Amino acid sequence: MNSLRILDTTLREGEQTPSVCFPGHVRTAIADELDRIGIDIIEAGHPVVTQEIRSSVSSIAQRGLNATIGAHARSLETDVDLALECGVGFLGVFYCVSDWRLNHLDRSLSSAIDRIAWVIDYAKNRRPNLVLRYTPEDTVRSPFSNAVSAAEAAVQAGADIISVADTTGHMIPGGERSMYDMVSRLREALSQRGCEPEIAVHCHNDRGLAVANALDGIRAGASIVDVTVLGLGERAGLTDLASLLAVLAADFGYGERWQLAQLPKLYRLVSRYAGIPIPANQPVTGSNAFSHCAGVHTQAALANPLHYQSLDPSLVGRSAEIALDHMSGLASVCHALESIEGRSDLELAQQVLVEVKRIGQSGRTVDLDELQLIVNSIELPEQSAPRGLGRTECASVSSTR
Ligand code: HCA
Ligand code: CU
Repeated sequence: MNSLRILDTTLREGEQTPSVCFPGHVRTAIADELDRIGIDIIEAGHPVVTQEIRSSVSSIAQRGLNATIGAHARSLETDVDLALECGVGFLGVFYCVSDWRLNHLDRSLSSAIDRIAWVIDYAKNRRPNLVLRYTPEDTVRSPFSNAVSAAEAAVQAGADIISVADTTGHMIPGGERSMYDMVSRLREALSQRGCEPEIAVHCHNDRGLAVANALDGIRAGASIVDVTVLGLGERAGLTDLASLLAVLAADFGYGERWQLAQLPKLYRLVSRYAGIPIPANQPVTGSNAFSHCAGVHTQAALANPLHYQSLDPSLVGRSAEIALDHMSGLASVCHALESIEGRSDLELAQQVLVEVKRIGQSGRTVDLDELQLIVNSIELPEQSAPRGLGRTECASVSSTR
């Protein structure tokens, strides 16, 4: 369990999100934040793509971060040369092994395997302490025997890690098409051939199952998981970093392993420069991820957060919030009044609730600043006395919903 490592590829796969291109200083800042969280491997880019990415990968690799810094390369000598010139300690090479892709490239499986083995041998000879990952692209939809043969040749040529790529988000937990079965079968087949590489999983989110598939891979013994911030990446993207870390910390015994309280800062940074807002209902990092809204929920959650929370927001640097809108009940309003006035008054709360519901029906929430304006606008009979004096406190109101 403790050997599990997270590989963040926001700076490589994440930049394959249409229109996402982080400037150099932002790429550096993202790498620094990932390092602060304790991410184990940062895939910093594919150096062939642009001169800017090349120099950014170099400067991130020279930063002295705790994380291992990696680059991505096609199975080509020129790609490997460029990546190694950046000074990375990790290199990921990939090559397809499915019959249809090989036919398209007019290549036989054996010549593909020769190329894969050659390029790995070349890279390892140039940099013997390089950590090398080989990915049979679209591993899970390729004939299993092709993936095993290519992986075996890669390991014999010096690959340390074989990545199981669900390149198109095809896998489904719990059945024949599960990452659990795929990773188990691959480990077993390689082990029978005397190969014991580390196994990584790279799960795309086309079916919305990337986090579930990554967990399935971990359960089957994968020790490296690829993720991106906000799940960025080709099409529907990849396993979301924050969602995965929250589950690993809360449910898989990795409570202290990564600094999850730093996640909101990282997500704000990436969202801003990716030009992609964090969806309000995004697990863990969305603005609503820990908000209680409906009266029944709010009242119960105020009594005991566990009634409507299975994840502790403080685990990920957040706190629970009460949203005020047409769904609110007296408990929500009383709680909000307490926080702005230091005490709550039942009659005032009832009047405020009418306003909150009216505003909520126009399709927005009332924040604490607006709540104060509502309070200021309500004239109570004893307004001359300090508000609430001689009035009924809102203690233990029951929900209106
Ligand atoms: C790609 C495809 C890839 C490669 C993964 C890897 C995939 O964008 O080049 O090299 O480990 O999903 O198969 O991201
Ligand atoms: Cu990918």
